[in-house]
Amino acid sequence: MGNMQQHPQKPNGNGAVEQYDAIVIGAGVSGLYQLYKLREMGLSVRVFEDAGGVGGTWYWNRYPGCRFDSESETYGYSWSEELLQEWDWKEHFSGQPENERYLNFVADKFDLRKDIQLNSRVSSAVYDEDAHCWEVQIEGGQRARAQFLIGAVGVLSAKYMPPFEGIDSFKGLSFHTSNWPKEKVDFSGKRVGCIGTGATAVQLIPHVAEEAGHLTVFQRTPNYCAPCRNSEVSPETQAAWKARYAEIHKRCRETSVGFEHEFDPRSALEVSEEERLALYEKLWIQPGFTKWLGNFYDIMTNRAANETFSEFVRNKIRERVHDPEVVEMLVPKDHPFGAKRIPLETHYYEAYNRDNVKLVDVRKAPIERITPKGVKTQDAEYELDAIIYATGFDVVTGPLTQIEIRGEGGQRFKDKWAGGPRTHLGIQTAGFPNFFIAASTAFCNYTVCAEMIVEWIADCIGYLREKKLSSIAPTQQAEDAWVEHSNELASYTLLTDTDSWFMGANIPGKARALLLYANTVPEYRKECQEAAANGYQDFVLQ
Ligand code: NA7
Repeated sequence: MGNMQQHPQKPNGNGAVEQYDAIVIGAGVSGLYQLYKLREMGLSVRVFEDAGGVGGTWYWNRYPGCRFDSESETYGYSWSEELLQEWDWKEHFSGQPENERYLNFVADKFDLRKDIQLNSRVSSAVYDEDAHCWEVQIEGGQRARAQFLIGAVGVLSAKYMPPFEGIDSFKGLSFHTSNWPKEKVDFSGKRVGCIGTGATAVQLIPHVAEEAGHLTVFQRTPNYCAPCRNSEVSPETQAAWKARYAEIHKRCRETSVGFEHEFDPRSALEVSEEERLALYEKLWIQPGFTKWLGNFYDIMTNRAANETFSEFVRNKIRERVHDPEVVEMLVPKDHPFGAKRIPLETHYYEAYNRDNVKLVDVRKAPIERITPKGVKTQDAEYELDAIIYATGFDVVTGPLTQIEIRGEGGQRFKDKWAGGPRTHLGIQTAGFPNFFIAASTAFCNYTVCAEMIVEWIADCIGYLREKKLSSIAPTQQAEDAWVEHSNELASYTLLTDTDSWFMGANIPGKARALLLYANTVPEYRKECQEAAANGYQDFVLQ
């Protein structure tokens, strides 16, 4: 520690190992802030980023219609008043191009680029127990060492492609939504297929439906989609945000899930039906996740309470789609509202009223294979010019387990996490000293918890440097207790009853475990703060 050079070298191809105080993997929302924080503390930092630009999620997911499902003013960083005052959000739920511009603006404003190496995928990271430091290898052979390794690789960044037979035989164009080309794709006049109807597809489908000659949507499970109600930000609103950002961020840190919305403390079952419906109607016309996160608290914990709102949403869907057969295909009946991620939509259901859109039930007749001509299901073949795979991600565990990370005794991270994530506080894992996970896995507005975690990591590294300690990792007991505590919290919710990516159930063969931490934001913050305030008692310090 401290003996690393202050100014990182350019990538070298001559086999020499570069030295830094900290290496950050990933230049997305968490990675950029982690770089800023650590550099501010005087560390030499190198960020290795796989992509050709900064932005993480907002770099890769450039499919038509991609946007925040969080209110823009709450998703943006809260840590620089100057940034808050300089940046104008154009829409209440900002779109991908704008979000990418925002993160580039941040990279420029804080002069972050000089420490970021793009087009550099980390293939392995190995802990050197004698030197208490990590050595990472970049694809292509470049090597770098640092005392601290921070995985800021995101939670929804390892794309999932179902292993359909014949994928490569398709003669038309193929896209995965999370690896969308930079150039505009022209679907006009084309026969397009979209596999999947999760949050991504729900954003994309109305756009492709408008442009394509014909769109076939292959749906396995319908979702409860709620209206986003996006709109442009007026100059008055912009000014009002700027005047009260401190208040907005304070509120987000105090609510259960990091939004301005908060659950209603009443049970859905303790009010009259009239009162209940009045609240549902009121929530429905509001933008964003209000319908989910501003609802009666027990829609997330009690089946009967939940059913009152689930049925309300089903009826809203029924009102919007003309063809009765299509309606029943779109109405979810197999899971409670909110037990899967609620997609926010704009004109989604209306897309199915168009003559050029066909909905195909691939639960009833599953996709058998991809053919040179298109998609072959059990009962038909659909001829297509383009296939869009909106098939999601290997969530939380995927981005880290695809890197060959080896800790103490050569232990493989991938093996350790084979049964699900194992951490203390979601941040560190036993046997992998000085390795930190800077990604929010809390059930929370992403940036709100990510900032808290990045700051916790920076403070922890500051503590080690101040005390002249060389390494930190949680004790096995602390980790076991955290995993048990996380599972217990999860068991109080309806999340664990349903097959969803929250549970790892979207990937065949993946261990079933709640991948998100189901505590409230204030409680989670308190747990993190206490873990530091007590002198890192639950950690092994060397
Ligand atoms: P999701 O929510 O995981 O959605 C993936 C979709 O792909 C979903 O509808 C799946 O159906 C479908 N899928 C996956 N495999 C298959 C196969 N083999 N056959 C047919 N259909 C399949 O990913 P998204 O990208 O939409 O959203 C991920 C998150 O990113 C989102 O929640 C936001 O937080 C941002 P299934 O439901 O499994 O039956």
